[in-house]
Amino acid sequence: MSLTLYHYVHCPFCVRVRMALGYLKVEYKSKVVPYDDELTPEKLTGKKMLPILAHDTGAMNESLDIIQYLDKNNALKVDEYLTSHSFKEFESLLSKIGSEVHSLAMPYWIYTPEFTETSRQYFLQKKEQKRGPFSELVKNQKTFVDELKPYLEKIEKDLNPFYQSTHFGLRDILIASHLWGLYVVPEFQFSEKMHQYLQSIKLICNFNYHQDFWSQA
Ligand SMILES: N[C@@H](CCC(=O)N[C@@H](CS)C(=O)NCC(=O)O)C(=O)O
Repeated sequence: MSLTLYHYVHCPFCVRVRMALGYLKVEYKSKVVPYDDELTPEKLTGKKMLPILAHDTGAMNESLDIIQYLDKNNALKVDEYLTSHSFKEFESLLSKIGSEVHSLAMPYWIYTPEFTETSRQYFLQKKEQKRGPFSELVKNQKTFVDELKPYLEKIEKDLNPFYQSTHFGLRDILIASHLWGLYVVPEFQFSEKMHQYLQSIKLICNFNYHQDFWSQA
């Protein structure tokens, strides 16, 4: 079966699929989509939202659906996660973390190699409408870091060495992919324990943040 993943390097939902692909050792063709390219995703699934997985019989959105589709042996137990009693609580933890991470990382993501001058301006315009000027986001970094801190501490307490478990699982991918983008923020530092945890997930998932971008050069 031939698989192509359309993704943005910086997007946490795309990162979670790339981590899952790496963990499951599934071969795929990587296509980093320029952020201002509306046509490619719209042609594939009818909307501008990544990640998109194109397979032999079609193309699909939604990171968790994609992971479930790829995980033929149910190693990551997506169904178990979706129906677990802690699902809502965990998703709300992710969304809280995600919001702070976006505010901290967006002003730096636009200077990573996946952006061109035009896609940077497109991203800036779109995101500033929602979050306000990026210069203000940078000025308010401390607020976002302070907001994030209790959530990171909570996760850290639950590492055993994986999230609430002695075994690696889907939740580790979901946490690591949401936090990974913070590595581009020069003023932010993970605690040693959190850094070691993220690095261990990276190894387990054969993950390399910009590899998919540079391998296309
Ligand atoms: N629920 C979706 C969320 C994906 C998502 O929010 N993707 C963002 C990028 S991080 C996107 O493509 N947004 C459209 C845009 O920013 O133009 C999933 O899990 O795949």
